[in-house]
Amino acid sequence: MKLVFAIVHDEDETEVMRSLNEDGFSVTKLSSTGGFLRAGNSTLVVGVPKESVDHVMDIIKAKSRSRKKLINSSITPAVNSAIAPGYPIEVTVGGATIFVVDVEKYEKA
Ligand code: 2BA
Repeated sequence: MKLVFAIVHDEDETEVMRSLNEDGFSVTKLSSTGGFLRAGNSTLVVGVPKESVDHVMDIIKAKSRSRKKLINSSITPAVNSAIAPGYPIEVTVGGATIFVVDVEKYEKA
């Protein structure tokens, strides 16, 4: 058993969840916030047999788009240290950021 954590853009979350559900996977959505942009995103948690991990990852990747965001460098201290405050910079957000971890024990009580 594996646990897939997928951080996806809020605008992709509905479609990713719908596709996972259609293929029979249960999903839990956690509302989350990116530490860099401080913008809302969604963390999807999917518990699956290890043989299904690639299938789940394929669905998530197929339904997640990458996007360009222009931000003001004064938003984050990390950027401020390198560039003068107020300078606009472009970052590419996503598609999805996916982590897969082992599950030691799984039961539904
Ligand atoms: P944020 O932390 O808000 O990051 C949004 C985007 O900003 C990132 O897109 C990346 O392109 C850029 N970025 C992040 N940190 C940066 C830095 N220190 N310097 C320059 N640019 C930086 P993604 O990489 O696609 O990440 C999208 C979201 O996924 C992140 O939102 C965060 O919520 C999550 N994430 C990404 N990598 C992660 C990791 N290793 N661990 C935990 N969460 C992660």
